[in-house]
This record gives sequence, C-alpha cells and structure tokens, in this order.
Amino acid sequence: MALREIIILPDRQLRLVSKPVEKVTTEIRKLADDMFETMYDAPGIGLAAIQVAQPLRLITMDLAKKSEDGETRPQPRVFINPEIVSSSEELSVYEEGCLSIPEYYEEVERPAQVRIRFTDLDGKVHEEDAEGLFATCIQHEIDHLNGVLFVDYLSKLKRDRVIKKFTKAARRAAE
Ligand code: GNR
Ligand code: NI
Repeated sequence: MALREIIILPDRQLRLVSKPVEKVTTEIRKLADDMFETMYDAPGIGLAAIQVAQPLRLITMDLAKKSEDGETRPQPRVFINPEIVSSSEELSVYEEGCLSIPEYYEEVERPAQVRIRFTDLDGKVHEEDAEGLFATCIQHEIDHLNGVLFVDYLSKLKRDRVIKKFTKAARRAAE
C-alpha cells in the first residue's frame, strides 16, 4: 500500500468527468488499497479516485462509528461505477467538508434517501438504499465523479470566496 497525494482546489482535474471502470484489474485493486490508506491517513470518511488524480469512477468509504464496547472496527467499502437510481423528495442538511477543500465546512441540503447501484471489487452488481450520513457521503462522492464539488451548492458569494482563497494560497505556495 502507498499514500497518494490528494489534489486540492483550484486543481482543474477536480472538474473532470471520471471514466467508468471497465474491469477490476490488479491495478484497480492497488488503487483502491492506496485510496483507503490515503483516506484513513487524512483522515476522511470517503474518497473519490479523482482526488488522487485518477479520473475513474471508483470510491472508497468508511463510516464506522464507535460501537458499544467503545471499539471502532474498520468498515471499508468500495463503490465502482456507482449510480443513483432514485432520490427521495425529502431533503436533509449536513455540514460537509472535502479533503480537496481542506478546513472549509458548510451546510449542504441534499435528498435524505437515495437508492444506489454499484459494482464491488468482485465485479458483482448491488442495489442498496442509503440514508443519513451514508446518503450524504455517497452523493458527495458521486458528485466528484462528475466534476462537482459541494461548494457548487452554496451561494455564488460563498463559492467565489472559497475558490479565491484557495487560488491565492496556491499562488503563494508556487512563489
Ligand atoms: O471526510 C469527509 N467528510 C465528509 C463530511 C460530510 C460530508 C461529506 C464528507 S466526504 C469527506 C471526504 C471527501 O472529501 N470525500 O470526497
Ligand atoms: Ni470531497
């Protein structure tokens, strides 16, 4: 396993539309492994392949919470070529963050429940209902596959402000 670098705003790769994974090869498994290592190290609860500069429709996620014995057991999940089959009318608000927009958090409203279809690392297709944090996180990650960031849902004033802040920081870092 290896840590990969997470690309951050305003890196234009974040706006790419990622390509479907045609076959689960050794390379794809290695990418998923590296994405878990990178995601746990960050730490984050989800990661889209484009965040490590690979424009492929591949997501890693771990929403594990502390159980009754106070232990946290890893719950790594991989979603290949995920699609939203249907979304609820009901909406819910979560304060979102993004590893590609570090230390910036804002509330975003999204469908509260979604039904998703995806392929796993064995090539098996699944359909599953998501709600709560899972629904929010899978929608945030599928947005990444389409070049969409959570700041796109904010007012133009807030979005422009955060993009400007990161653009300035990148310019300073390049000097
Ligand atoms: O670690 C993350 N936390 C998070 C919190 C609320 C809503 C979405 C997320 S995903 C984010 C990691 C990330 O940037 N994934 O793309
Ligand atoms: Ni993100």
